[in-house]
Amino acid sequence: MKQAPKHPVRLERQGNVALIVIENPPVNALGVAVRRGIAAALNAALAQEGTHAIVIAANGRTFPAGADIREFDMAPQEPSLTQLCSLVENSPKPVVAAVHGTALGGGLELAMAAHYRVAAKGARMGLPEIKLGILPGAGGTQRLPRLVGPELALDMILTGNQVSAGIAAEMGLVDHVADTDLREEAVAYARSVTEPRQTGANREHLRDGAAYMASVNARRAQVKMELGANALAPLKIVNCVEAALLLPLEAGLDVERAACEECMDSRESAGLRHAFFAERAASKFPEAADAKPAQVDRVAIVGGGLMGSGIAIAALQSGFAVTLVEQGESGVNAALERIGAYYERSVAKGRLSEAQGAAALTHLQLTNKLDTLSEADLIIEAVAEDLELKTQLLAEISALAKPEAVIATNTSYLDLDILAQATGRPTDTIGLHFFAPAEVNKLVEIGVHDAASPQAVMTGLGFAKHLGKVPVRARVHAGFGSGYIGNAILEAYRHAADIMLEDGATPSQIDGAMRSFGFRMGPYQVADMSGLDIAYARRQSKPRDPDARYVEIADKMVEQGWLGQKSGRGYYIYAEGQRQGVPNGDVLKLIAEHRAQKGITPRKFSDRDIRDRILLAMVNAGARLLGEGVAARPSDIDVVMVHGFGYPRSRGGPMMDADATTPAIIASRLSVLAPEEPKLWSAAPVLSMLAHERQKFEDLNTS
Ligand code: 3H9
Repeated sequence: MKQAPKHPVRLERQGNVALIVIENPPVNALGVAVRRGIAAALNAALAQEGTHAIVIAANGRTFPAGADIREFDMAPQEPSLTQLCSLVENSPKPVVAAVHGTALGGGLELAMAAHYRVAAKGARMGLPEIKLGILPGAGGTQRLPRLVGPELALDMILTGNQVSAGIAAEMGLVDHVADTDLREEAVAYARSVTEPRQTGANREHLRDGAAYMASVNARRAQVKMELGANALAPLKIVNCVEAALLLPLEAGLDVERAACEECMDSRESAGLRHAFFAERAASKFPEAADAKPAQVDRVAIVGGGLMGSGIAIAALQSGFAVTLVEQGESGVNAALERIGAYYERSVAKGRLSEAQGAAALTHLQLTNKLDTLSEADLIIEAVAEDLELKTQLLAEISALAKPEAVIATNTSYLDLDILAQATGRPTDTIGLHFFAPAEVNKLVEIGVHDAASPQAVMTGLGFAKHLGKVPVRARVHAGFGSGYIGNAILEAYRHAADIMLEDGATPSQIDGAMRSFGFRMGPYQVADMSGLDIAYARRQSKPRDPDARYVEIADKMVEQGWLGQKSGRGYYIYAEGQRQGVPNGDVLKLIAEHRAQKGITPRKFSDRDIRDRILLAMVNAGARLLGEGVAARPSDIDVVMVHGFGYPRSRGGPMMDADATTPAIIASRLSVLAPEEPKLWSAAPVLSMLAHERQKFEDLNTS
């Protein structure tokens, strides 16, 4: 953990204006030292003779981006942020907040406790606490409705979305947008005001109580309808905003404080906070940190199918020049249609203006000529999962690429070592495993094989970060397949599910159990959506493990031509154009016959059995990945499962769930199951070690 600077707050003076400057990199989080520093500086400024007004500003990239989330699990230290905000609001001299960057959460709450707000033109403001499963706990739910009314306040607090300085000014959240120099304009503004103006005393939006209550009640009904009665933070937020009308500020702050504390103690908030830090830790590759990534201006993608086009769109959206190579005229046209359709949809939905859509496309070069690759700094191969095709193509790519270019393959499950060797320059070759739809899904696994140079790895990492993705390192080893984290865990998940299917459960029961756990879809719904033939081809391409139990049900379905949604029939039957299916009775018959052939007497699994077994399988697979060094940290596995496979974010991920149960209990449950299918259920050495040492997975997390 980084140490906060010793003196993160300075008091300066510009004539009759005192300037409180926060400097607590990287995001000026309002940890205890900063809070104490601001309080001390404020008191000192008020004690100084000739102080007309006070400006609170920040150095570095942003006005405080919130409370220091790392302090949430520690004992509270005074002044709390709420106390600090009250101190600011009760200042007898006017206080102006000079906001730049992203004033978020507690940062915006501090700004709202100030009497006036001046914002830089590019500043953005928001109360994203809901994304951490909590609510603004330092006056945000009380002061924002007083400044902008209940409707806009609830919009901001319930979504966590940010608003620009311009919109904030229109809403009444900002008093002045600085066009040139924020600090100068804030000081000038502070000189121009004559007295404090307390947000807590602002009754403008509280006057029409009936309209206010109507807004609150409508939003409460909406939250209950959309999220159910158990949506802890959203319902508490509505209650707090209601309290802003019904109670004086101090009493409203008490309601807010109690609600925030309850949310902070929730499992959901613990999961969301874990996810926040896990994502940031995942993009740190300490072993390669000293390497300098190559400059990437032009990216070439070979293969313009769904995946290649998605990667191209992601790169265009992040300002890269993109070359997309497809085969023949028809391949080029199909890719153009796909990418064009994306931009048309984005314009139609108002996500992009027509000009932005057209401008992005000017950076796209679509061609069927491989020799255009010579201009690219990074080349990503994204053709079908066929070892021969890929090895041949990678050799051709390598011959055309400039010497300093980095080559990446988007393979999902082929052996990365073999592919890297095929280029003849394995040091420059890495895996970049995007997840469909690549223009949306944030996960990218960075495949690192033994020969890959740190520079190539850091180039891939830098590129993925530039795309706004969440990169996770997967170190592959010969004999461990492609080595990717997600595939290995998914395989264990599917294996556990298939065994239960063969032994007595139905597809819809397993799917339902996993939905009730928090997944959007169960494994058989996903299989139907992805196409059963894809997984079938993958199984056929790999030698079968003679020691593992093999469940032939999916193979038998493919042989019947039941391929899932694409054929209208899979584990479910789909009406024309529908994505929601009804259970396929023929599959139940097929499963019954299959059990009879294998001499299996079906037994019952409760939903809890199903969830437990699937979680055990995922955790054990995760522990194996850690033991093999494929995954660097348990929290990396959580990131992959949340972003790549829909593991409920509010649970943090399977490894966090395992810690909640404790590795010792997980290991003992596995030992009960082990005789049934040793391959799946024998505890991985890392899990046994943690169980023995009474440790948790989080003890293995590194920064
Ligand atoms: C809150 O305010 C509660 C209150 O209502 C009162 C309660 C009583 N704390 O994301 P980045 C670290 S809740 C501690 O990579 P970017 C982050 O871990 C808070 N640390 O940069 C990383 O550390 P490291 C409400 C924080 O430029 C480093 O800063 N606020 C915090 O891509 C850089 O972060 C939020 O939820 C924090 N609050 O994005 C805002 N924020 O280098 C959360 C960041 O060791 N923050 N760090 O890995 C963000 O959304 C983004 O960090 C931000 C910058 C947009 C600010």
